[in-house]
Amino acid sequence: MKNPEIASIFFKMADILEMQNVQWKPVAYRKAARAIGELSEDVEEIYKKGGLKALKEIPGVGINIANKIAEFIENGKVREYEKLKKSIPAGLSSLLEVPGLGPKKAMLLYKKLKIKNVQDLEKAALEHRISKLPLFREKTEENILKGLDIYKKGRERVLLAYAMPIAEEIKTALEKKAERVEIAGSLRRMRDTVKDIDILAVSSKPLEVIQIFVSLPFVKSVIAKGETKSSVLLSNSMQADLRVVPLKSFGAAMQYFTGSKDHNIELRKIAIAKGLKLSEYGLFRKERQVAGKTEEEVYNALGLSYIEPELRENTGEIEAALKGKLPLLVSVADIKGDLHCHSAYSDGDNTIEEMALAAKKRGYEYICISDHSKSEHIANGLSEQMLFKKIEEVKRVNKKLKGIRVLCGSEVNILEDGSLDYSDEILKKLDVVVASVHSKFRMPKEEITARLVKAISNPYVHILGHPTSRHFGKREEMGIDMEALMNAAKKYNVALEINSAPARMDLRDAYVKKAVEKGVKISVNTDAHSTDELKFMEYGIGVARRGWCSKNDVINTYSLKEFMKFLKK
Ligand code: DGT
Ligand code: CA
Ligand code: ZN
Repeated sequence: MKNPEIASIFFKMADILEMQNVQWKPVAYRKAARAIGELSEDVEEIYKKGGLKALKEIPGVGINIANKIAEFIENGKVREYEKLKKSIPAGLSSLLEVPGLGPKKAMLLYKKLKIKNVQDLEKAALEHRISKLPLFREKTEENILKGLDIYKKGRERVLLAYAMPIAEEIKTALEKKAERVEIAGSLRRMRDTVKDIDILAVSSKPLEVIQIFVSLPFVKSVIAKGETKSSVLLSNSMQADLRVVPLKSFGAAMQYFTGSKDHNIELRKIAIAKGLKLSEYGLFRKERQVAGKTEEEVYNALGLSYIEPELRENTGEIEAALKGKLPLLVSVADIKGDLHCHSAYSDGDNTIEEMALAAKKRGYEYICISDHSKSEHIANGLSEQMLFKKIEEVKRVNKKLKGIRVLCGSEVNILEDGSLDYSDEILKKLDVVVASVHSKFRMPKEEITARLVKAISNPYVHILGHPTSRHFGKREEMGIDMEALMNAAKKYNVALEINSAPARMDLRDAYVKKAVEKGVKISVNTDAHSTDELKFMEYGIGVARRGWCSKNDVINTYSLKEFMKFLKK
């Protein structure tokens, strides 16, 4: 699968062009890069089957970019990218990945202070050399240091949605030889970010499975290769670990390598108290194995009911399992609709009808198209006039399509004072209103909380979109008084969103758990900007499950009829 590599090249080309003050091209390259990065089909397959013509069908890909994709598939490189790289000092483009540092400032820092990479930048900021430059202030220096923190954190861990497809590809490759292959570690627990990829396989011929693993096309180097385990470095710089175990230990090994570490430590204590010994090889009484072939067996032998991987964080799941009081977790199959999606009316790639058909294909009963509101200029927010046009379009699509109901919504900006971007007269005409913050993220805690509470007290608001506005690698979450916000959400019967966009995953798991405890409703949405992105639901559901959500806690598990009742609150 060459998609991630190609996307990364286009992102880098955009960065370099932007540093050189080239207009338009950076936007075009980024758009194509995003589309390719999110594509579920392999671009190489697309090209082999349909040539340049098929590549041009990808959103944002014109003939120029299609040629470059073809070039990469044929020759393994893009000449123009190689040329661009030589046109700036090595490392300089990495500066652009530091939040808050634009191309102009980066170029200036290079010219005045010879800052060529992230290390130089950190050193200069710590030595206060940046604030002494004309045009730079102390505040800029502070912001650069904050940006560096976020940059570094973003590098240590990888987004779940980025790592999962790679893990699945490894799994599929190994399944050709092994009897069974499963993804373990934090990926199986659906953590929003992961450090590495942990894979477990069952085989009586471990060496053959390991040979396939180390020979995968996207393995850059082999870190270790033993009789039953191996570690490799992938071309995207992630590490992947494989362990091959015999069938009789598979459950115990799955349990052990799924973690979390804290969960495992607690389990081992329970085993010891029962005179047993728990390891990745099995559960033993003296030398005799009493459990280990399946995970259920291990949990049951310890006196616990089976614990779903997403709950294994030692945050109360073991006590609940001892009492048989674990929740029955919501699953993707329970979802009846997506309530936050964008169409070409604002900044999405697809028409309302295309989005509706894609939702129907997923087995949904309804989909809400919630395009941006008028002040969201960069995302082509809708004027009132356009919104009226959209309402008519939704009516037309509903008349035409059977088996899916399109709801007309909006993702309405929450303005600085907590008021909304459309008047109540307008909001009244919409089926679903998602209210979100898209600007002025940094405010004192009381002010931001008051702003959100005011927004959700509006009787026409149904959902608070991406409540904390965090964005991995870009922005920390807003400092909110969660207790107060959740009390208000409960009082006004507004659902808090779990936004499944890979870099958001917002609300996060710990807050979701708190919301569920308080009886606050949750809505798991994808914020899809294309039909393809509806697939992100899987990751949002992962967060919901990590937050102990049952089906009833999530409003978009309701049937259309029940959901319409909720809307009339
Ligand atoms: P990550 O990789 O940081 O996203 O999170 P994990 O949970 O995947 O951590 P990782 O890859 O270091 O280890 C995979 C699993 O192996 C972990 O979830 C539990 C188990 N494990 C690793 N080290 C230890 C340990 O020292 N003690 C115990 N009991 N289990 C461990
Ligand atoms: Ca791991
Ligand atoms: Zn938004």
